[in-house]
Amino acid sequence: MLKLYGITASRAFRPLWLMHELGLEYEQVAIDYRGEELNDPAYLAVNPNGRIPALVDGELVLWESMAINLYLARKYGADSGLWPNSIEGEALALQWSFWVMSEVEDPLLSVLMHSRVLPAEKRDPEKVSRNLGVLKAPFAVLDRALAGRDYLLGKHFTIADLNVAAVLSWCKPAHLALEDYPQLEAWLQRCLARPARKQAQTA
Ligand SMILES: N[C@@H](CCC(=O)N[C@@H](CS)C(=O)NCC(=O)O)C(=O)O
Repeated sequence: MLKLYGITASRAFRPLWLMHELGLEYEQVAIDYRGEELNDPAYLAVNPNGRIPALVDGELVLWESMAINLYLARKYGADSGLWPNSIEGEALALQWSFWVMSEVEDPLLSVLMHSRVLPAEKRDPEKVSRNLGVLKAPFAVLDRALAGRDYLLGKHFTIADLNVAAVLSWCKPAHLALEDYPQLEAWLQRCLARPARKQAQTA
């Protein structure tokens, strides 16, 4: 059986959402990123970076949330339509997955941490305003990409949507207003309304 390391309220949510989409059986080892278990030699043998998530599937040990999701979708997702059925579609799924990690994840996490998560005395409002500015360009790119289509690759929800929406799900706890990006906002709501997303967060 698949074994996923990481608590749900972490980047482990990304593969958890996908495994629910695919109806896969898995065992979750709920390691907390704030705890000592990350530095346990037994866990470092799984992920030498000492971070979550990590996946074990048979002989394969894999870390990095996007790599895990691209692997799971490719291996188990063809029949579900989550994995694109053309090389061009695969390339676009890779593009959007790399894009969200390099253009969006870091500034969005900074907004979330410095506006909601860190204790008041550790918050830096300058980081919030600077990173809200940084996010304008990628959010406009995503909004334009969604013009005239329901999902990033066209009519159907794919791993590209899941990977991007899982990162953008931080917009809600960050209380980030998206009304300037109406297509992005509607698409994000569509993606997050999926039963598998809810199941992953309540399992
Ligand atoms: N790029 C990695 C980042 C993993 C990561 O930073 N995970 C956090 C939890 S969401 C963590 O383990 N933090 C513990 C630490 O940095 O010490 C991925 O996407 O899997």
